[in-house]
Amino acid sequence: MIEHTLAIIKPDAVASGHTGEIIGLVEKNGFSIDRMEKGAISEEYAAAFYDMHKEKPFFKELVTFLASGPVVVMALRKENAIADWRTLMGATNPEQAAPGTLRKLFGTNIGKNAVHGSDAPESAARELMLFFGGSQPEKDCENCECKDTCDCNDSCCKDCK
Ligand code: RTP
Ligand code: MG
Repeated sequence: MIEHTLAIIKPDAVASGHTGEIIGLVEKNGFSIDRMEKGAISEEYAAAFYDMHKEKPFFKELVTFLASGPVVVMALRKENAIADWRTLMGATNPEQAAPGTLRKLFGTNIGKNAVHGSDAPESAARELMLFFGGSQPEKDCENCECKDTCDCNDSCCKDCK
């Protein structure tokens, strides 16, 4: 099933000059970038974004870090996008992340771990709404004539199956 997920290149990875490499890996791994924006996140916005962690001991540090410098926020689309983006990110702690994952390649420690990804359909919907409103484009598959009938790699067929 085609899914949408929210990805963030966190302040550490932007500051260390890895934005381009990460975007390259996003595309190389088959994700379409529907929306993308670079900017700063306020502490208030970061606190709302990570609201589910507000009782955790690391909450203040997490919020301060996310608001500490520019980030790149992306709405990604792909078959199985939510789980596949989490796989490409790697484990939360870069030390435990698998070789080749973004957190292994670009993360420093559990706090400065380079990237964020939504962890479930509900959180993806909430986070996409928070950053991009309701406006991320949906594919108009009703008008895709070949979606049920062919195996070609045409973007219409690929995205609409
Ligand atoms: P994210 O939300 O940023 O994509 O990370 P995640 O799903 O892999 O991990 P999550 O449990 O949602 O934690 C959010 C962020 O909090 C920091 N953290 N610190 N000190 C700690 O024990 C600890 N645990 C989590 C991490 O920076 C993590 O990305
Ligand atoms: Mg999380």
